[in-house]
Amino acid sequence: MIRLMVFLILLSACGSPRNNRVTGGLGTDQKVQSQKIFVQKNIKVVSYWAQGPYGTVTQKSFITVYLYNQNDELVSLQNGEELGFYAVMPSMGHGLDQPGFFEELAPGIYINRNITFNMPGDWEMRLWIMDAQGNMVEEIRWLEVF
Ligand SMILES: [Cu+2]
Repeated sequence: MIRLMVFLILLSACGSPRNNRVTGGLGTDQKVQSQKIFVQKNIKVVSYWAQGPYGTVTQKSFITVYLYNQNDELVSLQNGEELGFYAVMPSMGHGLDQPGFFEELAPGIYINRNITFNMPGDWEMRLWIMDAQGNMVEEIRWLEVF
């Protein structure tokens, strides 16, 4: 009887995609930001997809990122820091196919031309500042559906 109840409870928990999303482990809605700001560094972020995003491994998606200081001037990352990208599908519990890497086109303007997603759907994007040793310093998260 107890087993049956546990089974039913698990079944009802699985029935809610919202629940799955929050408990998925790969991401939590609380960390998703509406404004893209690296808070500790006080760097504002504007990003757009220069190509895509495409929900297939056969097409590369390009993301362009602009970094601004508090005076709305473009700023480069300092001391060997770099941008990093990752994305997860919280509802299904997996990551993307290729996170690619960023190149700095001009001071404060970065592009990543090597991102591939393995399917369409709801994706939680993650943009990182990495230090020169490759450790994540700060993270921004936002949701996109495509
Ligand atoms: Cu998926």
